[in-house]
Amino acid sequence: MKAIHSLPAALLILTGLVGGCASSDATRPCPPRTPPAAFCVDSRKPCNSTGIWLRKGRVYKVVARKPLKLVDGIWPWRKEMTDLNGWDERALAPFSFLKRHPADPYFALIGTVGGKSFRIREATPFPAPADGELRCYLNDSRLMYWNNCGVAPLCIVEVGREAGERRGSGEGE
Ligand SMILES: [Ca+2]
Repeated sequence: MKAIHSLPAALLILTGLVGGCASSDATRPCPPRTPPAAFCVDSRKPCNSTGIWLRKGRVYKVVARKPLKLVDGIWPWRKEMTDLNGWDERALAPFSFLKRHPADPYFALIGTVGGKSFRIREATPFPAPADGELRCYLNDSRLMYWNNCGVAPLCIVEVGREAGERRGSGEGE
């Protein structure tokens, strides 16, 4: 009987561990914002909703609003970062498969729009791969967000459009 009662809790925990950044937009209480807009990425959260809507084909850029101070791990394996370039070590290469994005460094900024994930480099233009809310997280192993520290205050601006998106977008210039 006890096992039955603990099943929902176990399912909730499991959902939190394996769930991605694709929660339903229908439950969002606030109206969507559009760039330019400020947002924060909490290094301890495996998914940060921003409430900022991006449009496919538009090109955006993310910049830090303040000097960053992010920390991964605890002493003596503590890594401090002041940018979104993340960190990596050759000795940990065999464990890269544990990262949510194995090819990217730990603490690289990852964005998700419309279920499509991609790396966001600071001050580097990127096209939105889909229409939808921008959700972000720092790359890490799913079970290792507990030892992260710091919040990245960021801002996103629209810097242009992809070729072919200029016409027929439904909006006048
Ligand atoms: Ca970590």
